[in-house]
Amino acid sequence: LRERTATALALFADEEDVFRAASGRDRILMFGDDPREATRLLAMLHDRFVIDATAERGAFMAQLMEGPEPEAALLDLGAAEGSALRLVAALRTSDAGRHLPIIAMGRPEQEAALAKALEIGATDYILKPIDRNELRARLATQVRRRRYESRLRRSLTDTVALAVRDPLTGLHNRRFCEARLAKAIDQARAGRRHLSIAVADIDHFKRINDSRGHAAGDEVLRQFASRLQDALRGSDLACRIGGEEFVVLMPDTDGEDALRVAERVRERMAAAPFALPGGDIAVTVSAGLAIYADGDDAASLLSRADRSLYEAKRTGRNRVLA
Ligand code: GH3
Ligand code: MG
Ligand code: MG
Ligand code: MG
Repeated sequence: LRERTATALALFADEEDVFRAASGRDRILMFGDDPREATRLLAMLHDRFVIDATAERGAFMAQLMEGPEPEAALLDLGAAEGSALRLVAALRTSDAGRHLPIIAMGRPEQEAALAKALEIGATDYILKPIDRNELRARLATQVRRRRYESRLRRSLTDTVALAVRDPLTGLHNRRFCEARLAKAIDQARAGRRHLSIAVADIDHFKRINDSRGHAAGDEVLRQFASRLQDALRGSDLACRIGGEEFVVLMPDTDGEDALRVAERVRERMAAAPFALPGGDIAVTVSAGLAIYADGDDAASLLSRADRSLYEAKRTGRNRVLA
């Protein structure tokens, strides 16, 4: 049965592929208190893997942090089962070990400890005496699964990063702004902390499009976004929520500081014209501020800022009103 299992696993894992794919040998970490077992495993795997073996949990964790990222961990339950189990737990709660394949090894009578190892985060287990083919097949399966998962994680991370950005300016988009605003309001409410927001809108932007063309308008938006970012603090969050409309979230910021920040943004835009291929162009911005108060939700806060923005536009533009 064991032979057939190994064959089936090898087929499923395409063992040869994994064992041949990489140039050079990949790294495996091994934990166990039996040096003879470690020597046997080394002989089974050394053509394909470099193995760092230790009987110390501390040394194991140190090895995990140093050198190239290991492909897998082999944990021999050995005589001190508790120690191996604690190592599984330590790996699963550490950043470096969270996604590492862990294969536990034990004798048939250690079934309970092996089950426990799986329960707390081991990926697979293998019974002693270790069969070379079975070990290589199980290892190949786990190495392959981990590679697939990290590719998936990376592309998911990229997708999420794109989904929350505005492609033209690189600022966060409306969707992200709404999510962050809701969260910021919860935090302000729960922690009795300040929160201010600004809604900013470029003045007479339509004229720029009309006189210089849409591409020039786009370039103004990019330069506007860049000046905006430069004028803000690290804790502020700038979003482009529409055509030439922006929201700035300012957590832990009272009305006075928010006004200072928004004024700085307004001044940076007006201070020097924007350089465009067809000649420089003056750009100004108007903004409305709103300061979080008890009972506010996102809609009430945004609508107060919008009203102030409307007043800023009505009373002459190039100004910030609260
Ligand atoms: P106000 O001072 O009252 O804000 O005047 P405005 O001209 O800025 O306001 P209005 O809302 O009338 O015009 C905004 C224009 O922005 C209209 C639209 O064609 C343009 N627009 C929206 N999105 C984009 C974009 O992504 N690129 C470019 N180039 N123009 C855009
Ligand atoms: Mg407008
Ligand atoms: Mg405008
Ligand atoms: Mg507008």
